[in-house]
Amino acid sequence: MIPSSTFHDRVHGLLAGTAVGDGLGAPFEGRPVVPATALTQWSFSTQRLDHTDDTVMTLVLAEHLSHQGVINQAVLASDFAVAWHHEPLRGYGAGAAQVLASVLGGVSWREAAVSVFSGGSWGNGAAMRVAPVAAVSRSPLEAAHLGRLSAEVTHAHEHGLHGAALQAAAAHLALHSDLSAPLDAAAFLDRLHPVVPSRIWHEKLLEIRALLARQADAEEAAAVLGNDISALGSVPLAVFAFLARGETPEAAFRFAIGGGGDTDTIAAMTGALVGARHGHSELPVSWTTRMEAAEQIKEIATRLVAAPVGT
Ligand code: F2R
Ligand code: MG
Ligand code: MG
Repeated sequence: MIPSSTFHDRVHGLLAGTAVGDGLGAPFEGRPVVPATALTQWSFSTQRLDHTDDTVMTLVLAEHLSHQGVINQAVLASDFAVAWHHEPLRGYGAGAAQVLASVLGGVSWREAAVSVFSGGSWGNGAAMRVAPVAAVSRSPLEAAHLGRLSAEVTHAHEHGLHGAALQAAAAHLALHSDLSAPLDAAAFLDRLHPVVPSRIWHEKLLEIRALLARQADAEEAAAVLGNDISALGSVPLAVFAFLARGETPEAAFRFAIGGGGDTDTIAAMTGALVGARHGHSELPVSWTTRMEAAEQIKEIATRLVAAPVGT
């Protein structure tokens, strides 16, 4: 059992890690390669870390969960839509914006979520925001279930849902991991296996194991696992960055961004896992003090920790 002050710090870290990864990665989003010198320069800058849709939606979900510890899909869809309408220029995906505009216009989320693309979105937008469910779940499977419920309101495609389930379960495992022992990557991956009942996702987990065994660098990992805007092509890299470098927070963020591609989102997802394991107090202060929403994140973390679990 984790002491309550530590749990609070770790939930705070989960939210702050998301925002730090998002803000650090945002200037490089879409670049196939991120030069180490450019990343170093940006990481030492004192400029504010402005966040994007990844953090906005994560905080909306965290706030939603803080009320009763459960997901009301109609209310959540509306919460996301209101946040999008308030700040539409936070770099939302085109499909996500279309779904949220429809919801705001009175279309039910069920109808809106399947109306984009063919069979709904397989983007990583549901995975990038899902980590707060870890704070109100009692097991990785329960986290994955809540993750799927939260994802469904915008991402109806099976890969959008699987991505959210995997990241939710990973966040739960990170949040409850034993800090007195080194992270056991093989055991961590074993526990992720049942949350994604899909051959192609299981292949990704196998690739993560093989990359860990040969101590792959970020460039190789991105080439094998993907680094794009899809859930299937980004969640595995985020989990890999955590398992490969997660014991040193700063290195994990750099690794996640160093793979290029959807850098804000991959670093936001890795950041959620790193922050959940080590807590806000262990994240680099030079980065947490640059966060645009530092105060809001602190307040939401306190409310989320007070939410009922498993009701
Ligand atoms: N949108 C971006 N980045 C683009 C540039 C932003 C720029 N810096 C700016 O400031 O304007 N980033 C954000 O979007 C990603 C999350 O996307 P989400 O929420 O999943 O959106 P969407 O639209 O549902 O999916 C993303 C794209 O994937 C393709 N796609 C998805 N499902 C598809 C399907 N079934 N068939 C075909 N294509 C599909 C589409 O191109 C979608 O637009 C994060 O990176 C976040 O940071
Ligand atoms: Mg973004
Ligand atoms: Mg992104």
